[in-house]
Amino acid sequence: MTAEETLILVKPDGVARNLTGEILRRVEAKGYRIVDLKLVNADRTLLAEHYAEHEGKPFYEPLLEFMGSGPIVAVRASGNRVIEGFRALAGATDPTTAAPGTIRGDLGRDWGLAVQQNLVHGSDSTLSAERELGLWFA
Ligand code: DAT
Ligand code: MG
Repeated sequence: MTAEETLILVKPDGVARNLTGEILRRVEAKGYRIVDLKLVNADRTLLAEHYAEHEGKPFYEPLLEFMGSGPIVAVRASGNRVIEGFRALAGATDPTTAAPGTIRGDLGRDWGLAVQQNLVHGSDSTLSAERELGLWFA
């Protein structure tokens, strides 16, 4: 087993709704280890770098605004295939269609709020994980 690391963010909606504990409970219950954790009020520079791949898309500005609207819990998590594993725990991007049993499927709001309020972020590849951990845990 080769331990891998990923960046998990509990987004401002997750922190505001007091879901940090519930979300991290699921991460730990799966067997992943929290190796670093902090509460961050992310500035625009950090958010723009984090979401650089989405620059120019229609949801980019609302996404950055939302991500800057309140504190975020940033987590460095490690474990066997944690990158893929946390994405599976998180569920599909849109909470409406995210499968029950996933964080977004079980806890994501479904009363007309924007897709970006989907509680969590998880790196999507080894390359993204390295890049994003470098940004959030510089
Ligand atoms: P994910 O967070 O599942 O990796 P992504 O990288 O495609 O999804 O998009 C980043 C975030 O942007 C996502 O968590 C929510 C928001 N987003 C994505 N697609 C969207 C859309 N069509 N409308 C509004 N927000 C969107
Ligand atoms: Mg993504």
